[in-house]
Amino acid sequence: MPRRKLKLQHEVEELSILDVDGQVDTALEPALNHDELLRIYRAMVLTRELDDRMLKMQRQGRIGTFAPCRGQEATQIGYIYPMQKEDWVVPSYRAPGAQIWRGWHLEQILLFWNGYEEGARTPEGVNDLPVAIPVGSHPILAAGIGMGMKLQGTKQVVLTAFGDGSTSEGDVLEAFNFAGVYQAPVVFVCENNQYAISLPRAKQTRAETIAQKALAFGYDGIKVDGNDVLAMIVVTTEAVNKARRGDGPTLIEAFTYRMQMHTTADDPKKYRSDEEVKEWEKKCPLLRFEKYLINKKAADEKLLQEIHQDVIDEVQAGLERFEKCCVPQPDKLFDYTYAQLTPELQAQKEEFLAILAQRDSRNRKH
Ligand SMILES: Cc1ncc(C[n+]2csc(CCOP(=O)(O)OP(=O)(O)O)c2C)c(N)n1
Repeated sequence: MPRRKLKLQHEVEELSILDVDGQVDTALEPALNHDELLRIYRAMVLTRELDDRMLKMQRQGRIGTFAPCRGQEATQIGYIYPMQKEDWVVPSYRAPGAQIWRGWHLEQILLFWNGYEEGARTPEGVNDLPVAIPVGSHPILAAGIGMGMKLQGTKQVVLTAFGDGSTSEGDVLEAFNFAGVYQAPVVFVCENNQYAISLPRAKQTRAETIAQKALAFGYDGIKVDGNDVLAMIVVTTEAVNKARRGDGPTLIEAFTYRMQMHTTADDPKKYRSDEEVKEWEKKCPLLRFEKYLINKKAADEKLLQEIHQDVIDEVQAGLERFEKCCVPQPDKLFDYTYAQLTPELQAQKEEFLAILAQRDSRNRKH
């Protein structure tokens, strides 16, 4: 048998619509009216404001460790925008804006990062899974949900988001494969923020893009400017429509940058330069969208200011609700793994409650 070259049919597309100066490629611009554009803008501002407030609260000891998402607002609002209410989302832990868009309550995000189960309970009428912290453990759930949708012929779509580091996990590759084999209606969004904690993307994979990994599984991958909300909306809308038509999955690589630390527990100065961060500040997804809105006369400075103030008030109200329901209940840790506690756990719970009671009575005496 001769040695010969097999010609592969696929290519990887790359898309960007809105540049850093807010200039738009009108041939590619999605047809969104002013109200829709402002709704998208508000959601991005809300994501940013919540992130900033949470960072301050964490530094004040008012919430636990969390994973900031500054810089990734266009990615998450862009991929969530085309999803319908009846669709399913299997979220990343770095996308509170997408969760709030879907109907999660702001205070739930804070409860989650403070260790409360209430923060992981999907609100009534929302078809989402809670956030998964084990890296790369959730795309396989999305593949399974998509396979179920396919078998039941429901015309729903499932979208899952995860980081670039997650694509090195075996489970994620299994998810890519099963979704392809079943032609399941799954949209995979890799939020390539270029770091997995301190590990840069170049050390994560030798592949030139993350998007091209889809080709090995027999479907399309596309690389998108993840700081360009319009490009994110266009690409995700195409992937969602394709999935709904029954034409199978897509892998979207959103090329973006994590502007803050991985979580509030690490110091990014130890593994990347200030110059690199400064370069990405110029590509801020919010600034470029503001310029676009003004150029397009969808908003003026005054309206943008009003939206900001409105968002500050909404976040403040959410924080106040959170602080009201944030009453420590340490014994709850026994309540959510088993429907019925094993005898050993029941004994441990009783012992733990007795220790708490002793501590309380000691504190009362002092
Ligand atoms: C299974 C597992 N291994 C390791 C960790 C520790 N860990 C938390 S986040 C992270 C990096 C994830 O990077 P990436 O997938 O790129 O997502 P990002 O955090 O950048 O959004 C690691 C290794 C974990 N949570 N779960």
